[in-house]
Amino acid sequence: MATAHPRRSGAQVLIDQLRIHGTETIFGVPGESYLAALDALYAQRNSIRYVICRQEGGASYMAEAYGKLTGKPGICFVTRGPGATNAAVGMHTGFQDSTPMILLIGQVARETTDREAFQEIDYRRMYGQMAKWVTQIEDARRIPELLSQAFHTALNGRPGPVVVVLPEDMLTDEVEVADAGPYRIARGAPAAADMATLRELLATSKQPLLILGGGGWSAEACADIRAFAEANHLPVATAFRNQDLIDNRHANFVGDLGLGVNPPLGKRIKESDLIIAVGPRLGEATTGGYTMFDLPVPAQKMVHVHASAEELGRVYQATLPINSGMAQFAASAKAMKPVDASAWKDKVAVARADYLKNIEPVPQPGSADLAAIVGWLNTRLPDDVIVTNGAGNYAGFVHRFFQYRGFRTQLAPTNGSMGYGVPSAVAAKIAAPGRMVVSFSGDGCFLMNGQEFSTAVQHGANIVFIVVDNGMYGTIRMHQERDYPTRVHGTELKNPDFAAYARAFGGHGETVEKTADFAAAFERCVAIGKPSIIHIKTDAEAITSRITLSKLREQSLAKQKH
Ligand SMILES: Cc1ncc(C[n+]2csc(CCOP(=O)(O)OP(=O)(O)O)c2C)c(N)n1
Ligand SMILES: [Mg+2]
Repeated sequence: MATAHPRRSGAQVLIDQLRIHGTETIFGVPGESYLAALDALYAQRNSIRYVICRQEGGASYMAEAYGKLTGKPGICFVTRGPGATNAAVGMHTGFQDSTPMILLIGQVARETTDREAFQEIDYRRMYGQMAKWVTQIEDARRIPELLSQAFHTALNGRPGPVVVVLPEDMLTDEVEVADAGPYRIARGAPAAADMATLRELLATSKQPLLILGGGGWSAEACADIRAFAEANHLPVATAFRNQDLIDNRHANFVGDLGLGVNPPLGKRIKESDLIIAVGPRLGEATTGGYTMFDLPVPAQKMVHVHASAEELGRVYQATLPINSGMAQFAASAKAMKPVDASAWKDKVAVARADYLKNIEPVPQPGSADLAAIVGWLNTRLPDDVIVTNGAGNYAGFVHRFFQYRGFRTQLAPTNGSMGYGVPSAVAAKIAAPGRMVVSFSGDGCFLMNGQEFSTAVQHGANIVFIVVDNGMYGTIRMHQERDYPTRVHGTELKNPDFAAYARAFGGHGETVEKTADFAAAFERCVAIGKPSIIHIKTDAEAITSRITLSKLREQSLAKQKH
């Protein structure tokens, strides 16, 4: 029997589907290509919040951070051509970080397709490698079906970004169509035989190590995997910028893998005889540039758990590949009868001691010492704080000296994408207004999306933004001094007064030139009830927390002589 459905515009059907799938927030920059959808959003303004941003790069980063934080697809709505191209950076980040997100793009009218109409791009080609899936909806009656597919694709297996392209005239078509139901995610679980093999591998190991990483985690899954680590006395490391999958203050946490890994931890990974990698892709940054494990067959025995079958055996041939969701694997691992850990039990405390030694702030050159400042924040910040950053050498200080408190206290791009620190903080504060959000950016990083400070002001997102100003694109200067010592070119920066910038936008600004002044400046920012910027002027010499710029140059020159 045919059921009658109310007549709705394509735009109304679209927004109704978003609501059905649980969308509460959309990040975007408007465009005339999706006016009908904006109008449908107007009608739903009490149930879906539309966060207006200043640049689509900021909006797509916000959607990515929202997806990472909540586990629900972050939604970004942009216009065709210029809007769609600006949004690319968040999509690349979401892809590499396995973050569920959906990019909605207003498109030229169907009748003008393929004439290179105003701002026309074929997004199937443009986003081919940057998205899990790209669809263009040609018939408004198919919106429920294709939106449902978009949500399932963003979340199923290895989560990631999806693009949905919406021709302008399709959005105004009037149709009668049934709604979809809310998405339902199916995840694989480890087979009993896999868990038995895992237990056998662990029982015969002398030096196992657990690595946590990737997307698709939940607080409960983190608690279960922690219980597994505790019961079997496993040392736990985290993949690059997945440092919040276990509370860094936990006795079994032995450090994070990434650029600038603590040398004893790097050594320990190479020396271990069983790696249990739960969730990470084992990408370049996590594996020390593919040096920790032999390719394609690691010298260590390896158990690789991933939600996507396609990731298993893609780079490394694991001894035991397990295709499972994180929660499903963690629950089974927790339920596994613990093995006799006497062979390695005592080594955990040694590895932990190496980690603790590494996070003791090392005095840095210059009057404002970033290691000491992060060390102070480590004692000051509450347990539910969210700490964000982009890319740059300043981030290495945060990752080394700050102890992330547990699931989703960190938002950082594993693709090393600059400009993430500001928009991700805005998304975090909007998604979790009750939590403190502290954002780190370099002087380079900040101005890649510093315009979104204005979005923070507009939406009352009271975040403390810390700008670490060393007057340069420090990371690139470091590489320059390493490979082409003394030939400094294209890496110096002349910076604005970032505290004045904050005030000009309606926020609060502080300038810190001495370590001792930081604490009071930070407390003023927290108390003032406005988004604020702390402009810290650091010494260029403090290029990393492990070596000064002159020492690095000296070493490189000495190497060239040989
Ligand atoms: C979007 C983007 N552009 C360029 C790069 C290359 N890159 C990596 S780090 C970096 C410099 C970062 O400078 P800054 O934010 O000042 O941090 P610093 O290294 O000085 O602490 C650059 C240019 C990148 N990773 N991402
Ligand atoms: Mg810099």
